Amino acid sequence: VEASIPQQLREAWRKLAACEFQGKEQFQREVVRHVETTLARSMYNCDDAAAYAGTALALRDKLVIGWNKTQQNQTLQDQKRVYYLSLEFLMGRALDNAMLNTQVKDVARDGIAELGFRIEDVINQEHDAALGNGGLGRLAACFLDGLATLNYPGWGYGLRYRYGIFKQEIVDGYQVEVPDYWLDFNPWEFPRPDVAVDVMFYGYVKKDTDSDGKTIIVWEGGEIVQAIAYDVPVPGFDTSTTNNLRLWSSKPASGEFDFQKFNSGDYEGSIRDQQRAETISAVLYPNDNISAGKELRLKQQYFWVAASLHDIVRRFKKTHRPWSQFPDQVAIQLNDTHPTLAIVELQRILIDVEHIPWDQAWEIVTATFGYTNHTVLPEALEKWSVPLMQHLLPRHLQIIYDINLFFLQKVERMFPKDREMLTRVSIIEESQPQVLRMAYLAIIGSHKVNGVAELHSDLIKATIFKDFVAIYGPDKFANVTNGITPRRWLHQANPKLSDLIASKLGGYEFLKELSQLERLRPFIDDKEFRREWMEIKLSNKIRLAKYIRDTTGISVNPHALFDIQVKRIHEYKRQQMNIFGVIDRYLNLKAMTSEERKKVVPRASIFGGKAAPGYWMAKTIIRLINAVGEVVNKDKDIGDLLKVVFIEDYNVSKAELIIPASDISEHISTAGTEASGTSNMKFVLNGGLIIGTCDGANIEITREIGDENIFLLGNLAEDVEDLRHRHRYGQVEMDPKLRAVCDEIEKGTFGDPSVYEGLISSLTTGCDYYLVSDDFSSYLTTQDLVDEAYRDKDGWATKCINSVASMGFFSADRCINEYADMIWNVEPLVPVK
Ligand code: HBZ
Repeated sequence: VEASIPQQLREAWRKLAACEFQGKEQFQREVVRHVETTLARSMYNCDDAAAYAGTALALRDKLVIGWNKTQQNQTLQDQKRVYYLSLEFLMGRALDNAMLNTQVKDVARDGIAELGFRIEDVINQEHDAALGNGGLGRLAACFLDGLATLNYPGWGYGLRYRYGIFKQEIVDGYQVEVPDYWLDFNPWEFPRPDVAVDVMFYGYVKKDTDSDGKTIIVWEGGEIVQAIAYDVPVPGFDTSTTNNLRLWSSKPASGEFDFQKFNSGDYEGSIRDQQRAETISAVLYPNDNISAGKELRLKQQYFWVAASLHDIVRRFKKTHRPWSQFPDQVAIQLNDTHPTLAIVELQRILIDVEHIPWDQAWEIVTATFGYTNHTVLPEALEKWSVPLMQHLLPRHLQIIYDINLFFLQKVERMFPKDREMLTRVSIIEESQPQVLRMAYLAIIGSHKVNGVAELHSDLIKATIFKDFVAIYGPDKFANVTNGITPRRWLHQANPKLSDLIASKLGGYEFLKELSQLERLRPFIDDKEFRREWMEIKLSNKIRLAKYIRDTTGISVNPHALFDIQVKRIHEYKRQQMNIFGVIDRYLNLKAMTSEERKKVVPRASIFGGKAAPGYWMAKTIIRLINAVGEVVNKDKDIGDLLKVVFIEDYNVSKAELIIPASDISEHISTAGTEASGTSNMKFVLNGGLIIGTCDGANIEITREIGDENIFLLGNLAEDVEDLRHRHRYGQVEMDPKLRAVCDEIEKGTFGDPSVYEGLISSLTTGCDYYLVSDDFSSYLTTQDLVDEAYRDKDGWATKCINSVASMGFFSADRCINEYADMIWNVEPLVPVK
């Protein structure tokens, strides 16, 4: 590479090479330069937004230098890389993270202050990058941070949606969705118009002969859409490694925009064609754990997968290695089944384009892919209609049939007498119309399948993928318990706590080696340390209380117990159980004498989360929470003893504000339904305790922190099937306290009861699928234990500090290392200076 450029030129470039700002003054110079030249503003019209833009652009220049070096180094080193394919990357804000990861925040704070701005105000100007729904998308973002921090050559591939997850407004207690157009000013992306890939849809398949007279298969005649790359730098913490997130945007392929129409005056017709192409990457589907099965969604999936694979294959081909070495150079991780077509696409490239024999190609494919499952909920498992696939991707459907045929032949040889086995494991489900079971295709086309917490990984082996364990053996199935990045979820969200910890541990090493938190334990009896710890919690609660007052007008006492449940609204997550519990508490308070009330621990019940726009039950739950708040918050008898708050538009940046302020957070899914959960980890890492069910990662959190530090409740996963059976046969009486709560709702205490009919009937005629009634009394008694424990301030602090000291396991860095060892077989690179 070096030799291709003459010495003189090389020296000229080196001399002129861009360099990062060092120190405050140079930082300020860069900010002012950007404000004055890039934005064409001056000190007279530089508002917070312009200060943000200037700061972001200065930071971005700095990032780009490390980013370029990292990419050159990765090319030069030519080691195996990992590609994380995810339809969602819920990145949140970038500026604060970039400052912290490159360790220039102090410089920036001082520098920007001297220019007349507060760094917090500047940071708050940024729009969240909200290209995701919930846990799955945020996990992808945490993994990118871990990959970069650990110096792995790892890229993300996703879609550049013009509209991210909708903004939620609450109007008269109801959720209203507002589009999230986030690209007005986005300094963190770099368009790469030179990185363009043509992607074809529809068309037909025919047999042909090549110049040697061999039969080949040709797929042609379809509609072509162009994918344009937009790159986003992903800086690691305390390393020069800056990885790449490549997002694809769709536009009409150059020949496709109909100039004929345009020239003949049919402007609208030609614009329509353009818009049709652009529609593909226009909007994120706002469902979490529900698969809608829409054609546009399948188009998104193939568009993104085809562009990404083309890019990966092109990079591999530049190294002139034989194809057999592809899996030694490339690992591709499928974040759920959304990118499963990548398996088919790679097989298609190898057999149709590269003319590699089927078996050899299939060996390459399966050695390349790993598949992560994130759910067992039946409604979330993707199934694509065969006629739709036939129409949209005819060649891919043929290849899927062949994959299925060879697979079923193998199964038949293994289980010759078991005809039903073939029906059960076939990729094609014999329904009307036939559908493709994408999870099965993902398993068959990958060398490893993993769940995201121990219970979940055990459950998929015992239930939805049981037959595949019999076929492939248990070693194909693994567990990698989820983790979170301590950089964003401790250092950035809770700087005061991070600083306090650093002061005791002698530096910030724990942010890279989270198990170091163990070393906090000797300080547990240090009075001053405990005081500072609890003071930080209080200041975080004051910060949130202020936000709540400013945005909702509700005043919550910062000394109340903050009880928080923030996550997507879903029946399985059981926000309804929480609000029913709040109603029960309210009824109890109303029935008390004023003497009795004096002994009550004041509580603020805080909710947040979006409902999928078409999910009526979830929307009804939001309505009920707001209605309960209306009644309780203005009830003079109650005052500070109970407040109910719904925080609008929960997202990553709000999470950073909310999570550090919790005393207790709720993770109360029906056992066996929440694959892992990751906010549970964030809350505990920030010194909050958990009330939760024995589900997902709650179980491992309990194991790490000790069962004296967590409030567990409810039935176990192993009992769920039986309980549901009893509900179906009418053998269960509703819990009496739940009955009283329902009566109160039906009486109209929280407004027109007809609004809540569906919610109530889900518990009765709906057979209470999520077992609210079965867990309700356990939930209430456990909440009483929470109150009891909170009265003992010292005991509470001990629990919190001990828990934080035990959270090392839940770092995303641990996950990434596990994936790298067990699934990807990739090594970190030595970062360049
Ligand atoms: O993935 C979540 C799980 O519910 C949660 O338990 C886990 O911690 C997290 C990370 O592993 N799953 C999702 O967030 N799923 C989705 O958002 C989703 C989005 C579109 C779909 C299906 C699922 O079509």
